[in-house]
Amino acid sequence: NSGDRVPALVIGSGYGGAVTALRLTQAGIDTHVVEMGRSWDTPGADGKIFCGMLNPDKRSTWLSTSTDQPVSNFMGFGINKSVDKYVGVLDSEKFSGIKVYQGRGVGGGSLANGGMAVTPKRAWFEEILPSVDSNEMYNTFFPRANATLGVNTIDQTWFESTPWYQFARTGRKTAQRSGFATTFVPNVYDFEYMKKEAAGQVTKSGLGGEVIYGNNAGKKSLDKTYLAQASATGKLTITTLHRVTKVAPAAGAGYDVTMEQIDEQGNVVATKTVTADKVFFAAGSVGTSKLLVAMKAQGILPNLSGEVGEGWGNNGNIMVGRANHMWDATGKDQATIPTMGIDNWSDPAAPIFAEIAPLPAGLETYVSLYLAITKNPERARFQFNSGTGKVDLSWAQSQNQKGIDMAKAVFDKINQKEGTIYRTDLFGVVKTWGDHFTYHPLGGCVLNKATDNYGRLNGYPGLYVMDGALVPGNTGVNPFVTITALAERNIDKIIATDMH
Ligand code: FAE
Repeated sequence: NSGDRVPALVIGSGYGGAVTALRLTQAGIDTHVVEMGRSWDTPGADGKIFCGMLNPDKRSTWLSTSTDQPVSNFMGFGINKSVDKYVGVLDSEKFSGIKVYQGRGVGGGSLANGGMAVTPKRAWFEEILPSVDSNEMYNTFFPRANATLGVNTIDQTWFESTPWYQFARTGRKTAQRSGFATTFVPNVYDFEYMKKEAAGQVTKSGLGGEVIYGNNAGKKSLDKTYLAQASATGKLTITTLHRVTKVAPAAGAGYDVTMEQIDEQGNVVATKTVTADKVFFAAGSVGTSKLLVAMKAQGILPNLSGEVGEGWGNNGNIMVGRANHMWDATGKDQATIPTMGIDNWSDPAAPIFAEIAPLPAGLETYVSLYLAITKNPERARFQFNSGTGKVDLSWAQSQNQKGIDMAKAVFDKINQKEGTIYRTDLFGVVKTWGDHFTYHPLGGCVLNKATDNYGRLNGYPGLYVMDGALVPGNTGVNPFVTITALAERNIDKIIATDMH
């Protein structure tokens, strides 16, 4: 309520926010999380909480009248659908040179993501975050993150035989025939549940075309792990459908946090201000960076570092599809949960880590789809636009060229060996490379640059950054394990030294 005073306020309930909430509440601190999305705990008229990918409705999409699927086209047809404007789970936030997909709701990206839980390569982690003690990370905080997230691996015997992963086996075979290494990838989707889905014993989710608009079962999203544990302490309050718009020093001590309450169609119905002793920014790379850049530019937090807004990257994301021969089918039945990757990261000529992605269309497509994380060194910045009052992101689509070249080196080789070609009909009417969007926004408030070495914002005691904004642009693998473990490390230090 307006006028309240709270000890700790967390903006956002994704990975950074959920870790912060759990560790603060366990330390006995009353913690208030403010989340602009809804809580995904109540079924709709069809008895389901989330809608599937092949029959999306308003629950799919954040405040838009149309879905905006990453694979937007198929054989010359656009496949997006009209939906009612609603606070749906997947947002595609549009900047001039890139679209950034993000999850919305209690659990943030964990609601919409593919669950791939990958610990980054140690040498690369040490290169991007040299100020972080990597022994501590790899001995304590990565294991802690993986355990609390509920990471598991697929039963490899089952993988080899199930029709649901024929697409991954075909992706593996074609990669290996060209000399590329492949690897199994851990996930937070419960693979034992998936086996029961395949056996017809439980309701299908990962085998039922559900993932980017939410999973009705199987996936251990943050609301089932970190946030459920935090809630069990009795010290957690989550306020949904409230969007933080301003954080300003309060008279006396602490910070005034202004937020807009929205209804399920996104209309602002109230504006409130509460005062917090400590404020944790966990609105994601984009959300946190936008807030801080605006606060600095508007003179509300003028002493923030000039590094705020800098160092943003798309984790090198490039998507592409190949057309296999008819004797290399990918299967009409496909799990939505990826579990296999091509690991070519250590090859300086083509450094990529590519997820072999499903394309669960319900029919045989012969397509091998990949989400490549390339070692693209390009970065961009967030800047306040005084004309529009909004924050722009400087990323230009041409900055993807280095990433495309790296991915192309790998997939050209596979195509050459196999005698196959790219699909040009998946990302537009004729467009080979899915380079106009990212799933993996990182940076904008980089650790030990825009903040101190633990996420404290310089110049403002009691303000912290806890999310993907801390990670400098590219972590070489799917990012949520990195974000979670870094948040575990930082909150550990902050609780020990700042919270008394
Ligand atoms: P995030 O999870 O985005 O949480 C931020 C939260 O803050 C959200 O709930 C927002 O609604 C909320 N918020 C934002 N602004 C405000 C505001 N002003 N006031 C109140 N609340 C606000 O941030 N990563 C992997 O590692 N493996 C995968 O398999 C994978 N697949 C993906 C698939 C898709 C379709 C997408 C979209 C992402 C995927 N990712 C994957 C990326 C991953 O979900 C992402 O890196 C993390 O969710 C980022 O965590 P943060 O805590 O930074």
